[in-house]
Amino acid sequence: MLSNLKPQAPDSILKLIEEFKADTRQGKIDLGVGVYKDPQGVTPVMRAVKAAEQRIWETQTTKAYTGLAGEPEYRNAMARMVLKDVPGDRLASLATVGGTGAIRQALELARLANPGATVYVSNPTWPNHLSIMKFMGLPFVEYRYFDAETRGVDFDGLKADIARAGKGDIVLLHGCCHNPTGANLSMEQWDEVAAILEKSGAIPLIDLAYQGFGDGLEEDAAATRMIAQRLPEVLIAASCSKNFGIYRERTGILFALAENTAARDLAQGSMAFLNRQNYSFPPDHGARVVSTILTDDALRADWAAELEEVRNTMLGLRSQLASELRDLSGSDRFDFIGQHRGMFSRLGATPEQVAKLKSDAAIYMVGDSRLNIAGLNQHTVPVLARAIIDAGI
Ligand code: PLP
Ligand code: TYF
Repeated sequence: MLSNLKPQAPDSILKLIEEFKADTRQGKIDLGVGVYKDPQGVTPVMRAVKAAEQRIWETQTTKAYTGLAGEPEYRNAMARMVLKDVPGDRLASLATVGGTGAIRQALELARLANPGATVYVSNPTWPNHLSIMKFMGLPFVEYRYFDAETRGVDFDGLKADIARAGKGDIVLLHGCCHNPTGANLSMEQWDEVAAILEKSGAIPLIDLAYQGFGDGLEEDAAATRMIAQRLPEVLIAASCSKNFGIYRERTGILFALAENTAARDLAQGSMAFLNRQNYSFPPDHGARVVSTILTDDALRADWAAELEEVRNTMLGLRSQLASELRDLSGSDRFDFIGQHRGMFSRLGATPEQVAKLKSDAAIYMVGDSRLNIAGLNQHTVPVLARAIIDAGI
């Protein structure tokens, strides 16, 4: 039986990790996988996470199963963090295996509710979105997103394309810090998106994997909150991997906003059912760390302060890189790097130029020229800037 299996295409981002490890050159620079690294190149355990883990170790008396949908403390704390004003009578929630698990369960839920749904995804998007939909056999179409000329959003293209989504179709949107481009919608543009969805009855699925990495914890959730207030049905898949730095704990959440309480109860039941079909109970440790932090004023303040340091470090690197490139190129054509938000920017280089950065300068980025800003530090920014110019980008 097993010999019938076919080789699976590797994830292009995860493949890069292995290639980087195998490179023996001194001074190699990893701008691949989206993991935050401090200026020393370390992905730290956040202070509040350590403190919460200690508290859990000291006080936890059982590791018996949680609920199928996860612990209410976690789901309520996350609802407040993401939505702020929580419409409790309309909100169903499900603890999931990371943000990826939340996306998977959101798509499963959509398919259960509307087997004919087509999913609209941005072009480009996080490769895992496409891979999961292909695996599930879900029909999907891409909407225009990235303007290769300006390295901003092709908003006219986006509007025209998402307007084709019909009632009950799903429009997958990145709530902030678009992966892989770093180009984002303004609040005015989000308003227009909401109006299009209001008119068509298509349902937004918001992937919120970087709250706190762009313009701030509240600012990064503003679009999601506005959509949640305006539209009758909304799905939100949030990840705690980045903003709590608990990648390997696999902590995420799916929210489903329903039109009324009866539909909310149906959604809640189906969501718990989906967890049971896949892995029964969701993992608890990361979720408990998150709820411990979010429900304690001192821990929350310390966590928010450290997250702010992380965000500002990335912003500093963005402006340093944009300014080095302005000097070296004698033009403003790289200014978009300072305007992008989140961990990533898409340079808009050709695959050959990306390959040249790897072969000539030992600089690793994803083949579509996505670079992880957090892979840089003050000293490597000038090295990258020089290499970008040398590669003819
Ligand atoms: N969505 C996007 C756009 C991402 O970049 C990521 C990656 O980390 C995720 C979702 C899910 O992350 P995780 O499953 O690690 O929580
Ligand atoms: O885009 C990234 O780099 C992160 C990490 O299958 C990641 O989102 C990459 C690929 C993957 C899971 C996580």
